[in-house]
Amino acid sequence: MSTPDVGVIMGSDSDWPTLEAAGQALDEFDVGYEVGVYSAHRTPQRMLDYAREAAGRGLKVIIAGAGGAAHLPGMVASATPLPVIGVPVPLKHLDGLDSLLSIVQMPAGVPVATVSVGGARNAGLLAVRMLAAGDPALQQRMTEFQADLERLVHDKDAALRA
Ligand code: RP5
Repeated sequence: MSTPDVGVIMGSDSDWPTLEAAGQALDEFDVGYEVGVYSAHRTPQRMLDYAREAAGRGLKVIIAGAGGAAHLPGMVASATPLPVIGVPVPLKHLDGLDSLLSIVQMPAGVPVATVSVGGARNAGLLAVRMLAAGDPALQQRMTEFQADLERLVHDKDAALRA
């Protein structure tokens, strides 16, 4: 089986209900992805192996979600040249603020494109945009998606005014 374009990884399978929306967005654009659990704290070597091998295997973008002391996206970004999109997963306490701050506040030189708390759908859409930069057909689909969004707002506006 060939390597898909996107890796959707998370610190625990308990993150999947949040990360699932990234997969759904990728599905909407027929972008292939793989899914896996790689914990920065519980399986550090496995996480590093994944990050170091990702580009060589042919992945192009990594979406990494984690909650609490959410070190997965940053650690993965430190070990791959690929763009990494971080998804802060909200847990029971602190409403995901802990996850957000753990992911967003990266040292200079090691970027993680952080989306909002629970913003996995936008992570998926951002991955599509990154891939579309080198794929005119995919970019056309993104343009159409944006036009649909605009139409939706116009329709809702018209419905409110009616
Ligand atoms: C983090 O710890 C994971 O990303 C998850 O959000 C959180 C809790 O993990 P579990 O205890 O549910 O496995 O590393």
